[in-house]
Amino acid sequence: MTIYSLEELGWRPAFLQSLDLDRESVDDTARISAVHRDTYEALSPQGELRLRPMPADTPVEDRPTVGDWVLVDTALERPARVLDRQTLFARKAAGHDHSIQLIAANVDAGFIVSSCNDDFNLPRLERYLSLVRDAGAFPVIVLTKADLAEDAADFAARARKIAGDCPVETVNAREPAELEKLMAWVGKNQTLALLGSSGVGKTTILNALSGKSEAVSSIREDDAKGRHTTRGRSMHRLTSGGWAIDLPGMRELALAGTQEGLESTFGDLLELTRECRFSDCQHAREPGCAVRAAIDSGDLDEARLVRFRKLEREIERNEASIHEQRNKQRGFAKMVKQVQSQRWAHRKRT
Ligand SMILES: Nc1nc2c(ncn2[C@@H]2O[C@H](COP(=O)(O)OP(=O)(O)OP(=O)(O)O)[C@@H](O)[C@H]2O)c(=O)[nH]1
Ligand SMILES: [Mg+2]
Repeated sequence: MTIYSLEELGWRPAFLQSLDLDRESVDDTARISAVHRDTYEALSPQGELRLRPMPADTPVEDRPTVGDWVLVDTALERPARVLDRQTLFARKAAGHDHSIQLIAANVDAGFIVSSCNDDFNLPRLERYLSLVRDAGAFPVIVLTKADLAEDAADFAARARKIAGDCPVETVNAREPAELEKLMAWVGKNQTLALLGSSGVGKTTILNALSGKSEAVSSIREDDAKGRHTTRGRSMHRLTSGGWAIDLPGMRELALAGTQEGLESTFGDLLELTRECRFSDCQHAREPGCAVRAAIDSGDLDEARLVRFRKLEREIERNEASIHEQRNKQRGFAKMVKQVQSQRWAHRKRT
């Protein structure tokens, strides 16, 4: 078992601010390295820990996700609470459940992985870019399977058109030497997360960067098609130092974030809207519309405007419903706590 120092585990002085140092000690903190149905794995300078889940009434956002730093309740062997996150990847849970689903926390760089084939999809890349930027992490678009495509450079060019200042790299993920260039985007003791659809090569990249051979397939399971598909969320040490969080492929990515991530993803478009003659321009047929002019001259793809509007509406809707759900949950958790403390007081009296 390798023991890592706090610094190697990605600890930042900012986490100290969420500890009450009169009563709480840095020695009782640990970083969540894997999330299972009924246990957490965590790493600390004392070694590896296995922790029990938090009480069932803990609101989703207050429960640890992979990459989180927690204060450990050593007596109960479970996280007492999550330390304030530097960054958080989250999405709206699938289906009609208006709750948020945490993906990973304290991530510095988000590798948005897609392949140079049918998986490549601009609207999806824009969603991921919004998610990573909204979290406050640094996005990198990684296009795999360049070795199988004749026109990998075209895929990269299309991605660059919507990427803004986000780097776009094309790779053959099965060629470890080609992946070294990706590490230029991750600093010492930083954490990266691998996001993208199933089968695009996230685990292949992780295995190469962490020096694992393909033989390390015990953590992967075969899906119905006989592929190794990642089921859980886990954090792995990179050979260059730092950490990579491997995530299962996401079929749906409903944005739960704020408008901020969206605004930086569509910064080019928003800049144009500021040049419109009317501040409330709808970019329909108003005179002096800079957006229409850019579409007419071929500088802006009209589909991008349509996608922006769709995501903007989606975020507005999701923000409102998640907010409502959160209030309900918090109200419920508060009620449970009140009942528990009343019971406790009653027991003490009798
Ligand atoms: N030729 C080639 N094959 C690749 C490349 N990247 C990944 N593969 C193959 O694609 C398959 C899927 O790769 P994985 O790394 O398991 O994909 P994943 O993104 O982790 O998939 P999930 O865990 O299901 O989300 C494997 O057979 C890889 O060997 C690449 O750049 N070129
Ligand atoms: Mg995988």
